[in-house]
Amino acid sequence: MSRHHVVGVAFQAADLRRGWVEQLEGRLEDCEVVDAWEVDPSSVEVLVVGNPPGASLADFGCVDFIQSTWAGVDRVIEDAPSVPIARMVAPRLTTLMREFVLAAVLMVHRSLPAYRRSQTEEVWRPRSVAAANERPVGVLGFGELGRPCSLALAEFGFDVVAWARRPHRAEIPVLTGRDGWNELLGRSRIVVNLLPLTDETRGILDGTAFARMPRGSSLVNVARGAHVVDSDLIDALDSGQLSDAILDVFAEEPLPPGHPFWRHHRVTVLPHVAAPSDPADLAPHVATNIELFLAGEIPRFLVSG
Ligand code: OXD
Repeated sequence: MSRHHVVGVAFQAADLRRGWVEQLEGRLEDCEVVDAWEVDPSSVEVLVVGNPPGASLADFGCVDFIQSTWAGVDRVIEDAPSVPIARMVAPRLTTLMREFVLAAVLMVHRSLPAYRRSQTEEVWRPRSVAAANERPVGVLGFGELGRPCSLALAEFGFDVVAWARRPHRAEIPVLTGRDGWNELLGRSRIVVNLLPLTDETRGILDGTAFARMPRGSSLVNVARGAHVVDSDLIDALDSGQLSDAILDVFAEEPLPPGHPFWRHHRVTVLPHVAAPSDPADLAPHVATNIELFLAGEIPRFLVSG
C-alpha cells in the first residue's frame, strides 16, 4: 500500500492558503493537502510557499522538499538552506513577465514618464524620438525569465545585449564577467534587471554601476529590491545621471510609507505585479513537481539541496 504524505501550504494570507489548498486538493494522489498553520509542523513532508515563506521554516524541521510558487527563492533559501527547493517556472508567468518588461521598456523608450512630469507642470514639450533599433537595451540575467524577455525585446526591434554569469549560445550577444558587465552598462540606455538575488548580486546596482551607464539612461527593476542600493539610485536620479526608474520590487515590501521612492518624480512605483502567481494557473505545475519528488525523481527547477 502506498504511503500517505502531508503537503502543507504556508502563505502569510489566510485566503491564499485556502486558495492553494483548494487548487491542490485532489491533484495529488496519496497526499493530504493542509494549511500548514493549522497542523503539527512536524507532520508536514512537503511545503508549498511564496518568497518570503509565510511561516518560519525552522518550525518545519521535517520537511523534505519545498516548492516555491514564486520565480525567485532567495528568502526561502535563506530560511531553509539545506532543504531541496524548486522555484516556479511556468509558461503564463513567463508570458506575464515578458509583457511587463516590454511595456516598461516601451514606456521609457517613448518618454512616457517624462511626459507625465511635463503634464504636472502644464508644459507642452515634444521630445526627440528614437526607433527601437536605435535604442541599446541591456538585460541583466539570461535565465528562465531573462532569456525570453531579452528575445522579446530583440524581436520588437531593440538593440539588446544581455549579461549572465556563464556564457550562453543565443540569438543576441550575452556578455559575461566584469568586462561584460562594464560593457553592457556602458552601452545601455535602458537596463532591465532580471538577476537572481545572491550574495554576489546583492547591492550590485550601486553608484558605481549607475555612473557607468550613459547619462540620462533608465533602470527597470523586476528582480529584487536588494539588488539596488536605494540611496545611490536616488542620488543618480537627482543628479540627472539616470533619467527614470521603473521599480516593481523593493528591499522591503510593501514599500514603507515615507520611503523617498514614493514621491520621487523620476520613480514609478509598482506593487510587485510584473508576474503574479495565480494558484489556479500554477497548481498543475506544483502538483507535477511534488509527484516527481514523492516518486523519488528529481523535481524540475531545483535550485538547492
Ligand atoms: C518573484 C515572483 O519571484 O513574483 O518575484 O515570482
